[in-house]
Amino acid sequence: MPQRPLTRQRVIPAAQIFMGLDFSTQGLKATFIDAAGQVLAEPAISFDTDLPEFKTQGGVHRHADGLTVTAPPLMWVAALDLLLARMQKANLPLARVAAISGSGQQHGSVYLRRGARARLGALDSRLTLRDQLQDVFAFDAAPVWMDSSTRAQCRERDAALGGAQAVAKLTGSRSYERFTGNQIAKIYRQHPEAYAATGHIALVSSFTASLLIGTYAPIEPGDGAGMNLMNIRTRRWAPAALRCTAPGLAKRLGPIAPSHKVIGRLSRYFTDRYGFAPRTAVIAFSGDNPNSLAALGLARSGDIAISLGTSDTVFGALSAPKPSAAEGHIFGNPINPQGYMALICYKNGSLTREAVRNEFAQCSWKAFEAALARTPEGNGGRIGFYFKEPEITPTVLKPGIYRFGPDARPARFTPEQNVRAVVEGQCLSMRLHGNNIGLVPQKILATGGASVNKSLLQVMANVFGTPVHVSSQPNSASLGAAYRALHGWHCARVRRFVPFAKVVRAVASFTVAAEPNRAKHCLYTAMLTRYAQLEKQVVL
Ligand code: XUL
Repeated sequence: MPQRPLTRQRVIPAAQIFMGLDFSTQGLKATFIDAAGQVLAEPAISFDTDLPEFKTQGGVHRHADGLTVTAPPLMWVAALDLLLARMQKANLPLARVAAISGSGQQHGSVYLRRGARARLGALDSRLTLRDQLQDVFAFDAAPVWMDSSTRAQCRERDAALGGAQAVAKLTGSRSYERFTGNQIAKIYRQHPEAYAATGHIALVSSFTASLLIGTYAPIEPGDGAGMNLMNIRTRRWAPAALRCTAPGLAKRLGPIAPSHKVIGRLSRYFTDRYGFAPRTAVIAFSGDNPNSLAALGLARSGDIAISLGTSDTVFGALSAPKPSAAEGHIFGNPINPQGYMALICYKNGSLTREAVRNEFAQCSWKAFEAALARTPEGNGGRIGFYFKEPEITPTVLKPGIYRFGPDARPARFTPEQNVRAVVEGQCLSMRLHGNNIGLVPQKILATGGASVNKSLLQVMANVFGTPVHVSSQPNSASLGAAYRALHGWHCARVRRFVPFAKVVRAVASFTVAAEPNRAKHCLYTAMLTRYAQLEKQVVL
């Protein structure tokens, strides 16, 4: 991603403004809004190109075992200074920011040495964050959501807590490799001395919030649910889940705070160095998916979002969740303290579509769309599974590509058939697994980079049999964080919880991008049974 200028910057009003930060896998974005929810500016940086010294690819380091994926936490520290310096240079009126909230890629964990809290609270605004914080980490590599290296720890958790369904019932998800509790268990087993030296464990979201408030920030229930450690109903740490992970964990994790809470005021480092106002409120940071749910204002069951990004996710709000060991996750809902959200996550999202495009469509999205247009819906009965990465849904640890002909036997595909097969396979999988956890859409809101691809959205509309809407606002996680900053600030001002929709009225507007075709929808419904059978074969 080339360095982006401050995009869509409008005339900034004299009144208070709100900022959302999104520490995604690939970069750091910010969204500024006014009190009416209007987007004012969206500056962004990319880790690979703006901080090349960290030598990441797509914001991560993939290790030689093919399973371990980490990112350097110091890169997130450096990114914050870099983006804020650019904002200052672009004359964004940082002094008018009344509140900040944020978003982080989910599940990633940061291990801070004893004494790091004092360092956070005594930062010198004449020096960079990076220079002052480079030695606060007990590990200079943070495991991230793409990591699949904790299968053994997942088995141990399941055994300790009474099986996969019991873990799902307690924490909202069965034990997943990328979930933070399993990553902590692995670190404790493999590096007991470094674990002993760790005074605090944060998620990407709570770590980056800690930088802003100059002390350890609490974890929030939307993101905290992605750890296999939190009781999904009480939104407190589940003692049995902590016990089977590592000793002394509760004190290293600290408290869980509601999503709308003011967790602190911006530390002097930022007010002195960048000119923010001294009492700027910081609202609890959450994960990228819960923040996207906030951006889309998803309140009713039946409104489902599909985010097509580095990870593809399918999610929606739910009032009565049924956590399942088979698939999917239940998280806390960041805009409704009593509510829940359900989510299905795929590791093979944009990068896999891109790999298929590069191999079979001359590295061009135009050629990819043309190939889709030239092939019939249903691909003449051909079905393909493209796991360029180990997959989360369904669990596949070894990458591989599987192609089946109409007779369900392994087959060769033409380049065009490969293009159609990757798109149809991904949409069928989303319908199959989403339905299994109660995500049955009446309407789909598509977001993320690939939601500009009209032919892909048409396949989605036909597979699900529902209209697909898109927003003109692509940065849903940072927008959701900005909305939550406004919401949390308002709740603090009136000293009570106010429903999100009463505060944030200007949720992004959507237009219909694809309408379903009934006959084609029937064809895909028939195909779904075969897809489910073939999926069982490739997972085994
Ligand atoms: C969700 C997940 C991914 C990351 C991507 O469970 O693992 O969507 O949040 O940043």
